[in-house]
Amino acid sequence: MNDLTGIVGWRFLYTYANGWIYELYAKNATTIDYRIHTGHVGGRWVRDQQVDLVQLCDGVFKISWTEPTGTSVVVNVMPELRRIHGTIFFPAWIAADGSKTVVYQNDHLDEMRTYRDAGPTYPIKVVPEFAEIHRADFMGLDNQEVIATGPENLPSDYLSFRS
Ligand code: FER
Repeated sequence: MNDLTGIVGWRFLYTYANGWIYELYAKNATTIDYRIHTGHVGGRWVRDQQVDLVQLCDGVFKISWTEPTGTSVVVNVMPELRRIHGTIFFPAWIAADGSKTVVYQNDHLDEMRTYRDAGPTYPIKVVPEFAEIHRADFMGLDNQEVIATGPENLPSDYLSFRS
């Protein structure tokens, strides 16, 4: 158990059933980088988010974490089935208007914690959705080039690549 070779070093591009498009790179066993291409907080991107990553059984992985914004996320990744189930728990202030979080978060960490502490936190908005993986590539461990710019700077056909 806890053989993470099927996920660590992989980059996934996936579309949730509600249309939101996300990209996640499992940088190592405790760290993810990600970009949010479209959706409620489309444009947001983050490097070096610390997470809990485990293997639930063969081919099924679970990633759990809390953001400095107060958003919590649990993502179940089934790479071979090219399927994900993610649950996002948005604090009330982000559910009402996510635009303050649409930044390269690493340059705004203290600002995000200040917004988080100001709230309002409740009621939490729970967003549970399946997603289809349309791009999966092994990029190696601790590769700083995978998530290195905001979603607005990518080629216009970036979201239509398949691999
Ligand atoms: C995901 C769902 C939500 C994900 C990240 C989030 C990288 C983060 C949300 C946020 O902080 O706004 O599948 O994968």
